[in-house]
Amino acid sequence: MISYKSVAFNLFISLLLLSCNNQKDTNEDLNLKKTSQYTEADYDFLAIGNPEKLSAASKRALENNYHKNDVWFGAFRDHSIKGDIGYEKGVIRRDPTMVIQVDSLYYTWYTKSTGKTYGFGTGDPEKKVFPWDKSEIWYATSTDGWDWKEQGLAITFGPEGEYDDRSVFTPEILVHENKYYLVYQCIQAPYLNRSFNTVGMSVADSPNGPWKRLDAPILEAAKDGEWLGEEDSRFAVKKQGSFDSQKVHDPTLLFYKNKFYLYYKGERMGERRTCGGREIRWGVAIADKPEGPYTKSEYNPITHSGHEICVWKYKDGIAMVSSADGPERQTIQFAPDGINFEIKSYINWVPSAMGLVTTLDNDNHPTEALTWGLHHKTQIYPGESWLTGDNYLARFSFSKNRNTKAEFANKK
Ligand code: AAL
Repeated sequence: MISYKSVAFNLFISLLLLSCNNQKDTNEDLNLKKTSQYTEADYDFLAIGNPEKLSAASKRALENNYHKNDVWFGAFRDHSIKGDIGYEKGVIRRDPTMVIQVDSLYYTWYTKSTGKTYGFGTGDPEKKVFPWDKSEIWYATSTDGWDWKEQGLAITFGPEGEYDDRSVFTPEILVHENKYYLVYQCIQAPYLNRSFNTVGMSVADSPNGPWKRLDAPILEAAKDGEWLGEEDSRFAVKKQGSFDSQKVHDPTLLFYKNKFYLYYKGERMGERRTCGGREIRWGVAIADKPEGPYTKSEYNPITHSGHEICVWKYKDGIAMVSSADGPERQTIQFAPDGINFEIKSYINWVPSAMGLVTTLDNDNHPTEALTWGLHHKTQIYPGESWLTGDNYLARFSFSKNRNTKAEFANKK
């Protein structure tokens, strides 16, 4: 006897199988659609013999366009420079700006300080806590980009009690309509683990100054986390808050799409260790005028990796190099709209705090803007750490081919 129950059960199973088959068909259709956008040439370039049987790596190679991104790959190299801004014992010179050219002279600005670094918690608020603490912004010029002459001070600390009274450092330069804009990090005393920092700006009519400092910062940390307890630890939090809840670092200003794009690195209250490194993300804030007001993009964070900002205009978009931290460290990326970055290539080593030379024809090639520039290095003394070492400037180049060591050995 066939019971109503078993009929209902069989019907249920049949419907289930039918819907699974439909599901299967739909997935296959989707796969077909996806793969049909690729040509025989694509498969051939990637040595994919059977497009019906794609391994995960082959699917990724097709989806990520590895076969079309070849032009974004290459390798950085490091070169010593001559003159005043290379290694000097007891002197910190670091975080150089982009290299601009005015009347056939190259210019760069950088963080400069002297004096021993002690770290936090000494009990003496006057003691330097980081190599970039108690620092000012100096500048140097060169006729050939190799031999540099230090010209002197550009920006010093603000008046006591102001946002920039303790340290001004990590500058970046923008030249726009014959005016010079320096943006940089600022610290107000006292410098504690839990200090929030700001971005300041000074403006001049000539690269040699005089520089006029704005009365207020142009960018501030979100400050929307919550500290845990009273101890001065930046890792003890009840809540972390936004990607830039504690720090807004490495400001880099580009004139793009008729607006001013201020790219920056955010650091979070209660920063975590992730992906074998630090929790670092980038954001962008946009303004109609160079002095602001700047509005942080709703799409922030725009990266989940990187360290010091290195961005340049390429065609209608923005390209960037992601350096030390995060899952996408050591990659070159491109965003057609300056916001939505995709990985284009992977690199073995990225120089620290790159300042790109701005006189190159960026659109000539995806990595043309990386042809040369300045970066910083660290001299660590025996038995000590990077904290008490000296920083100095050097030059980098980018070779479109990773295997050209011999070619470079013959140069500088
Ligand atoms: C750099 C930059 C910022 C940080 C410190 C000095 O590499 O990311 O400038 O504050 O380290």
